[in-house]
Amino acid sequence: MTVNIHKASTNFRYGITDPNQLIEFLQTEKPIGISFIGRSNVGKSSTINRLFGKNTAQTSKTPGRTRQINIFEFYLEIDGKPESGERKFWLFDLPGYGHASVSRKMQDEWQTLMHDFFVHAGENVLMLNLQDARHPNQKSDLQFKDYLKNFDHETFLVLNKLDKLKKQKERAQLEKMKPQIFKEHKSVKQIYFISAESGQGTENLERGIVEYLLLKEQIDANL
Ligand SMILES: Nc1nc2c(ncn2[C@@H]2O[C@H](COP(=O)(O)OP(=O)(O)OP(=O)(O)O)[C@@H](O)[C@H]2O)c(=O)[nH]1
Ligand SMILES: [Mg+2]
Repeated sequence: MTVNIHKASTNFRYGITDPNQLIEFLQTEKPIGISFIGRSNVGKSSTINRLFGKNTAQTSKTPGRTRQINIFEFYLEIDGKPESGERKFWLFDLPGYGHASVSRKMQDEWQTLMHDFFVHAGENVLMLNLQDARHPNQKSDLQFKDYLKNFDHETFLVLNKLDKLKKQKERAQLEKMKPQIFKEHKSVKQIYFISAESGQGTENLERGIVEYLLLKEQIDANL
């Protein structure tokens, strides 16, 4: 039996900028799902399109394009057969952090909205922290990881743009960083290397996501 994300089921539901609307959604829906967080331009929307169908999220060459929390619903499929109408899951495309050229006012608004997201998301939303495989752990990435320590959200670290690492040596260096990352960041449960552009590694990532969702769904159903 193979369980996958049913790409054709992904459906845009809300684009939220208002913190009160966000809190109401999270408290009412108690979502089981996943969210994408990372620096602007790291490839969040591209990765979402890979995993959830090619026109799900907007992608852009202009960093800082996604300014609101975009919320989608989706379903799973078992051996290629859609489960529509049964177990609903939620996908959150969060606005990127660490983009210097946005105004102070926009940065403050970002902080308020994101803080409310992390406070109210609950225990069933997996955080996918995307970073650029060519230069991970930028200042804003580290600041963000420290900030996440205030919460207890399960996190997958996803290093994207693997296609831009031409040399095997560069990839091996990344592999070597893994134990250190797990040690320093207890909430990081898995580390993936992917290319949203070529699709490399995205099947593994999808498997990890589906396992997370099925586990949470099962726990939820037994409560
Ligand atoms: N070479 C390469 N380019 C990529 C990859 N993933 C994304 N890109 C490119 O990087 C740019 C930014 O991608 P987006 O998916 O829009 O990035 P984002 O993180 O959603 O950006 P914001 O919404 O602004 O925060 C686009 O030009 C993509 O085509 C990848 O795996 N490899
Ligand atoms: Mg985006």
